[in-house]
Amino acid sequence: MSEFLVVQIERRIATLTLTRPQALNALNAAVLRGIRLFFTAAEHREDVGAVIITGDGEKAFAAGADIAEIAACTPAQALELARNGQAVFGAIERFSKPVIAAVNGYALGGGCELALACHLRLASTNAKFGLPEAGLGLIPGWGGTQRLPRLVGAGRALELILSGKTIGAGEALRMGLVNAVTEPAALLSTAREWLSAILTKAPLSLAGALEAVRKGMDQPLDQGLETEAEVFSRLFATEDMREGCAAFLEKRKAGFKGR
Ligand code: CO8
Repeated sequence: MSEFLVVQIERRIATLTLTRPQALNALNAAVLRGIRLFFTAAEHREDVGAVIITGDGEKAFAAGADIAEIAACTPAQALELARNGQAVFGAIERFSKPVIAAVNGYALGGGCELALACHLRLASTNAKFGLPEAGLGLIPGWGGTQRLPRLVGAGRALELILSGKTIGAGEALRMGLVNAVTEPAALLSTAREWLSAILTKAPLSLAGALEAVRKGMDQPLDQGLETEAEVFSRLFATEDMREGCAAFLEKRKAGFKGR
C-alpha cells in the first residue's frame, strides 16, 4: 500500500495510521496513493465497517502537504497535485462507512484538510489545527477553502485561512471544527468506543445517512429533502429495516445483516 501507512483491523474497525513521524507525517505522493488504495479496497471489505485515521507519534496527525515535494511545482503540476489530493480526500468523504479523524497533534494545511474530509473529528488535548498556506504564498488546495466554511461558517474559516494561525483543541471544539476532545491516552479508545456504538446500527442506514447529509450539504433545502426522501424510501426495500422494526416491536435486539 505505502511504506508510510499501517492498517490494523479489529472488530470491523480499521485504524489507518500515517507513519512518517520524522516529517511529522507530512502527506507526500506515496502517502496519498496509499490512502486512496486503502479506501478503494475497504469499500468492498466486509471486515471493515468503519475507519479511524490517525498519526504515528505524539507530535503530529499530519503537518500538511510535503513542502519539499510541492515547492518546485509549476502551476500545471500544482493543478494536478491539488486535483489529486482533492480526489483522494473526496474518496474519504464519499466512503459509505463512517470515518473518524483521531487528531493526535499538529493537523496543519493538508493535514487539517484530511481531518475535514473525515465524517467525524475527535481531537486529543494536544491537537493543533491551522491552515498556514498563506504564509507559504499559497492557499489551501485540498478542500480547506470549501469544507472548512461549510463546517464552521465563512467568517471563522476565513479567520483561520487569512491569519494562518494555529488553534488548540479547545478553540477547535468551540468553533465546531471537532466533535469532541479527549486526553491523548484516551484518543484511540474513545474513537473505537464511538465506532463500536455506531456499528450496532444497520449498515445501510449508516451509508444512507452519510449519503443524505453529504449530498444535502450541496443542495438547496427542497432538493436536499428530496434526497432524504429517496434514501429513506430506499431503506424500506431492505431486510434490515424489517428486522429493525420487528425487533423493536418484539422487544428484542436487532440482528442486522447489511442487506
Ligand atoms: N512538509 C515537509 N516536511 C515537514 C513538514 C511539511 N509540511 N512539516 C514538518 N516537516 C519536517 C521538518 O522539515 C523537519 O524535518 P527535519 O528534521 O529533516 O528538518 C521535521 O518535519 C520536524 O519538523 P520541525 O523541526 O519543523 O518541528 P517543530 O516542532 O519545530 O515545528 C511545525 C512543528 C510547527 C508543525 C513545523 O514543522 C511546521 O510549521 N511545519 C509546516 C506546516 C505547514 O506549513 N503545513 C502546510 C503545508 S502546505 C499544504 O499543506 C498545502 C496543502 C494543499 C496542497 C495542494 C497541492 C499543490
